[in-house]
Amino acid sequence: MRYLTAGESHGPQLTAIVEGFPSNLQISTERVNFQLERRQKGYGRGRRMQIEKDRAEIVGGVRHGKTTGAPIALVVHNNDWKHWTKIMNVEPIEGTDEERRRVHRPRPGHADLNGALKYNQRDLRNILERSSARETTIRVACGALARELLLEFGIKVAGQVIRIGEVEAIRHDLPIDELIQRTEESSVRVVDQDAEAAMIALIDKTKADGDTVGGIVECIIEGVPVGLGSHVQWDRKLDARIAQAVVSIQAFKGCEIGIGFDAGKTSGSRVHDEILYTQERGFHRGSNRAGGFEGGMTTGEPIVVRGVMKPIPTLYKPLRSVDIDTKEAFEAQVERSDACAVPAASVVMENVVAWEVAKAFLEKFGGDSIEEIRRNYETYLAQVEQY
Ligand code: EPS
Repeated sequence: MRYLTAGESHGPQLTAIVEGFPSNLQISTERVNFQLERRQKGYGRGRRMQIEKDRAEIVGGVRHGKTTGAPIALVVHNNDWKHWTKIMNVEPIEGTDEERRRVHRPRPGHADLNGALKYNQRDLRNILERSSARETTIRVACGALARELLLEFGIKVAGQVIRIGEVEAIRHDLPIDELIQRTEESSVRVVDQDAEAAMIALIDKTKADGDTVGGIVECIIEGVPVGLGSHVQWDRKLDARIAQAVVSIQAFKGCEIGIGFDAGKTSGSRVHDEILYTQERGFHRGSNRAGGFEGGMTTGEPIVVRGVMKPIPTLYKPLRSVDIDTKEAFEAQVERSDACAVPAASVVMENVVAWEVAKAFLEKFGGDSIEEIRRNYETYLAQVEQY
């Protein structure tokens, strides 16, 4: 199971080809589009989100509501494209730098300068159009397809914002359905209402200051069987693969599994989860500080992953940088930006992590049709139960 994406932030569309899905999986375009809608929301988003109304169009691999086993092709159109048809045209265009909206002043914290040096570009737009977080739209669409597979096997995915800037939410250990519902009702995707008010105030203040703010988001996946991933080879460890996927999200700088970095602060007896057994539940753990992983394999406890997003680097407040033409210092030019995209990033992370889990699920129970996968899954569950 794999996918590749293509497309620029202000180009005509984002495109993905998703390969390796089994046949006969029911796909609800409504559910896929619901994920895209969720990603567009969140307090602190900028003007671009008022222009876009993201919808995924499936243009291959699905027929009459079910996958056929063929590659799935996905397209999300950029509404903003109509304002950029000349600037982003495939054909050469005439005009001054201004008319071409050539960018020659790199923003600190963005891909602009490194990309321009590496790809030998004199127009930073050739870098920023692709490094833009607009690409997360199509990644969410791919993750939403993976969720269709997880749903088939009763695996549920939730996400919540844990921190925005200096404001930390109190974590509530809620049943997953309630967590999903409560975070959906919050404009910053938190359960803790005091934190919600403080986060909104902080975003308003940050925006008024011409600044941006980052945060920490958490994803929880419940209903995952024991034994996805493997301890036998470094690149088969599922926690490691999830970490790569999380840090690959635009502006993400780190990933924690379970208690994560806190595991380095205390003794082993306070870190590891004791193994228990009952007739009803079989093997299970007394706690889940490991976040659902031991030895790169799922334990059967919920997967708990956290990611940290840095503040968006496109600032109204100037930072020092150097013009690539004149080599002179300047204070970065003002660009349209989102003051805070942490709530949206929570949705992105849910879908990105869901993709990795679905991929590992298919590696374990792989088959060409959903029926074959179900047989493999049920045989395995019986084996674990009888162990
Ligand atoms: C982004 C800059 C903004 C964001 C964009 C990511 O876009 P623009 O430059 O058009 O104002 O709105 O995010 C999206 C378009 C999106 O769909 O999330 C950036 O520089 O990364």
